[in-house]
Amino acid sequence: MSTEAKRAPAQKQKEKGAPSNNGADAAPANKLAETTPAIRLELLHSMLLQRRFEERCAEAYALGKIGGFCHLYIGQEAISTGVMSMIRPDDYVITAYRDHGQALARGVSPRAVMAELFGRADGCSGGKGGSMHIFDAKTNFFGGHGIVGGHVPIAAGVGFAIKYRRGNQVCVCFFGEAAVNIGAFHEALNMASLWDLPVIFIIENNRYGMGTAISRSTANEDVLVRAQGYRMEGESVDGQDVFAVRDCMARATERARKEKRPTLIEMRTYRFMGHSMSDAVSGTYRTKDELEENMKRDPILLLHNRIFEGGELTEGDMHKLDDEAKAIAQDAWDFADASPEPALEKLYTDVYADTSS
Ligand SMILES: Cc1ncc(C[n+]2csc(CCOP(=O)(O)OP(=O)(O)O)c2C)c(N)n1
Repeated sequence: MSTEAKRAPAQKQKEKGAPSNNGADAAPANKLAETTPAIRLELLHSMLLQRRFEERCAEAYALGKIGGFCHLYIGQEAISTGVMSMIRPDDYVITAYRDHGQALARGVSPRAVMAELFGRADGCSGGKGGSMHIFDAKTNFFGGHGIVGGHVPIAAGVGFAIKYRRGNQVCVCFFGEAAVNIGAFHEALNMASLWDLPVIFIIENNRYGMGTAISRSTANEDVLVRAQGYRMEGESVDGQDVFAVRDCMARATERARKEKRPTLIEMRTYRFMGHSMSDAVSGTYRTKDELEENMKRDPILLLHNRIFEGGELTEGDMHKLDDEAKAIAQDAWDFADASPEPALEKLYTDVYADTSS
């Protein structure tokens, strides 16, 4: 197997909910021309839902309904949507703290995500995890982790469990580019390659770790070379293009399921909001011009334009989709607002797993 890293050119829920993957067991069509209009609309819906949902998160945070840390995913939605649309319901997903959009794209209930953000009992982590710890066993969504790079070895562990049980699932692990300098990342990639684990490691390279540009933190900015260091296949793709994301995921999932080999993917993206809700939109570490330039490549706009040009989407359809996304976000807000706070005695539950049986 070549170790050359490649650089590509630049469950629907009854409750108002997030889109499922395409239901695909067999590799789903990935390129624009191969997708059906229904799939294209579903991709657009998924991205719009994340955007409208998180806009409400920002509002709820300002109103004090959400406390603690809160990192928005706005601008990066083509990655979550593209990746989730190419994996199966029995696959596993694990991520860092910028996790709301990924959870929604995976099919976690928007109500349960918003209730978690509001710290309420009906939240997917019982209201005790908050924004950085979205977790949902039903959809194999294993968090939501706050320590940069800390979850990457857990992904290798999930990969090992799949192999041990002779399954053919994959484990997808998302993290930011700052995590590639963390020791745990290197240990996990080494073991995943050495032991042939079906893990897809995805670097969401938005170019900044909090307020630090990659050029100021990373000796070799070409993060993909780390794949070669561990004899792993690697690819770099345009993370603003949902079809590019799907295309490379098609190869990575095939490699994981058939060859039982891991992949490292760099998805180049940009976050439109600050690092977290405590950081101004633009900050002092990047210029307004840079932000505006990148916002021209809004992933939702790109997808909208591509299918609009194809003549299969009218402005009316777009408004309808958008209204639906807004209604789901409102429904989630109302649900979360009505949910009670966790009972005091729950403070000591879910702290340790019972492994005795
Ligand atoms: C081990 C560790 N060090 C530092 C922090 C503080 N911290 C939180 S987010 C962050 C930046 C991480 O950036 P990146 O991994 O690129 O992800 P992004 O926020 O861009 O999605 C840092 C340094 C942390 N949470 N964990």
